[in-house]
Amino acid sequence: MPRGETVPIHIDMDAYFASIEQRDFPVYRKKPLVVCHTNDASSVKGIVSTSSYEARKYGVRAAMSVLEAKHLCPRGIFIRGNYQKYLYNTKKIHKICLRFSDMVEIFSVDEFFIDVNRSAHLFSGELKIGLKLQNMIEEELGLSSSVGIGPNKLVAKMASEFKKPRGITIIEEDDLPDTFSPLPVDKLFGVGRKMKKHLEILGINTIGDLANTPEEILKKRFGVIGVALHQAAMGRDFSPVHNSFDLREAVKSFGHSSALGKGVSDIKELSRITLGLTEGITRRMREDRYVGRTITAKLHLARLFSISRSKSVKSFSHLTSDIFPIAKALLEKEQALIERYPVTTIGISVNNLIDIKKSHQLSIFDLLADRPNQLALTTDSIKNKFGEKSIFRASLLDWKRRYHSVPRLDITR
Ligand code: DCP
Ligand code: MG
Repeated sequence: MPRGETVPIHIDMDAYFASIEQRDFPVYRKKPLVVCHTNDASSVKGIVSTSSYEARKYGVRAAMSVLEAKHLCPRGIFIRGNYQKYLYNTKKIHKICLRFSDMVEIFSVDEFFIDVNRSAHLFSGELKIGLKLQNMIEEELGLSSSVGIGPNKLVAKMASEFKKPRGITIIEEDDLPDTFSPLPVDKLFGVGRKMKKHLEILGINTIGDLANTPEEILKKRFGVIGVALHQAAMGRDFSPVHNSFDLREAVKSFGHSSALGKGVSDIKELSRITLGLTEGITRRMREDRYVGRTITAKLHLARLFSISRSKSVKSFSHLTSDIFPIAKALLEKEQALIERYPVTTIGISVNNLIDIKKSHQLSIFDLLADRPNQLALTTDSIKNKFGEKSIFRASLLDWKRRYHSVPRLDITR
């Protein structure tokens, strides 16, 4: 394969959610299993998330109603999806991909692009990488996948669909016209059901038809999308693999704020509100795996002026028990001012962030010693499962009651 700026490999897991359940519950193996987005899999409510290949034989497809799926496949096993578990597996697959290149884009819950431009020579080429990747995922996670390799992301993505499950497909630049042309136009990435209908009206039924339509006609009819589709039909795509870690680097601070109506002067009450805001912030930091060491309190005071106070500390943290006392102290320093001018909006934020993995390597000792951290992670998982209101500090009960519709999120991020 000639080397351009990008040498992308695309990987797409086979019947992802269903395969995870079949791996975890042997009774589901070789059976028509339907994973549903519903509260009650025994009812006919909800929609199908995905189905095992055995269920697909009956015509069961993602996004169809559970009612229809039960009609098509009455003997199917219908279960409710366990999304936390699927995301956990996605993270594991991401880590395996990172062994082959530092440029890995998480494209969806079960798809990744890996740019092996700089690493292919280390593994004797991209085909070897594709095979190794598939094997590692199968051996370590017990899940099968399909791989596509092409001169760009678009072609690699389409290639991975050619052979499923457990396929590996390479499309070389020279083979492109012959491979793409005869395919129905909706096989082209970006052409959905509606666009297919519009194209058919113009007599465009295959990808080849689309490639042979003068760009001007498509531009007139569909604008920039028409031009993009024309390029895609010719197998052209110049988009880079976006390193999913770059997105994390872009995060500068985590902040929550709360509007306080006419204003609050009572320092105790403000302190409780600060605790609530800090809980929200630290929870997001833990979720996104950041720690920070500069805490800022922004106060809008009645009669229209605002103040901002910051303090940096030595050690990085994402725990309320570390961050809240600092925020509280910042507040208390301004007590005299606050008593004269009630606070109408309060915002707390944490910046000076680093990636938690870079801060230090967690050892087993850290895990055993780090009780507050463990507690925070446990409450996070309860909230993830049962909702934000399921668990909060007793001292916040009253705050939750009085300031029901706040906090407002995302002032700084
Ligand atoms: N998904 C969903 N709802 C949809 C489409 C997908 O919940 N409408 C979920 C379930 C899938 C996962 O996303 O398991 C990945 O989507 P895919 O389109 O890759 O489908 P599968 O991995 O299930 O099957 P395939 O083997 O065709 O890739
Ligand atoms: Mg898939």
